Amino acid sequence: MDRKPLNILHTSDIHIGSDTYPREALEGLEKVLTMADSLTVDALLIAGDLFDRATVSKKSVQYVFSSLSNLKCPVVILPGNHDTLLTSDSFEQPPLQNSVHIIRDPAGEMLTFKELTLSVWGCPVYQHIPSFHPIGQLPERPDNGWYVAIGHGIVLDSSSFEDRGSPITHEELAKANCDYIALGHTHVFRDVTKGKAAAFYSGAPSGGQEKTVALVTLDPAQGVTTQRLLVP
Ligand SMILES: [Mn+2]
Repeated sequence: MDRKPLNILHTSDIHIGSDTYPREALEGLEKVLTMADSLTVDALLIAGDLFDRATVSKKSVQYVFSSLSNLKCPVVILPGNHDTLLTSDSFEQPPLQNSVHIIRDPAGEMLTFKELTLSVWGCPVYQHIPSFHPIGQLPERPDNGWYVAIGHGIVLDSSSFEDRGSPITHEELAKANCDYIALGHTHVFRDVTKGKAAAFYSGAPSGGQEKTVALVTLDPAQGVTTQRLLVP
């Protein structure tokens, strides 16, 4: 399978249901969806903390999933440490369109989008603890196509963070045999590439900091380029 040129929109940390910025969080989601449409991206990746807490109203949850279902491209949602709604045993998955995927298997899941020549792997945050390494169990690269990892955690820049939950080490980033690593958890766009795979935090589309998303271009000739886009 030849790799097709793809544009992927990478976002994270929307925090729907936040006490501090409930309206802004919804607006952030809406702006991301508008950007995904106007950029005609091939896929939308949400690298954790789509929801802020488990007690988000049913109405908000329904609104979020119906909005995501209306997108023309596939959506991959990776639960982050705030997404206790999505990782709860009692979570009743709303009837999702085929194109919306929530990664819920605690062991991680590989999703394959044949038409896009794309595989996406991620492991959800069930326990936000130092022994859970979000990309520590990244499987080998599939035989063909693009390979993107999605993770929610903190890149350890120093051993002083060693007691932090969901760590991502420089070594794990360096040895990752994939094309792109879409990260969430810190709300600021940041290049954390350590090896062959480009690794970025997208920043958040809502909240107090400058609002950003990442536009990732996968091109068989040019390779992988990542752009920081301001959310209007
Ligand atoms: Mn988080």
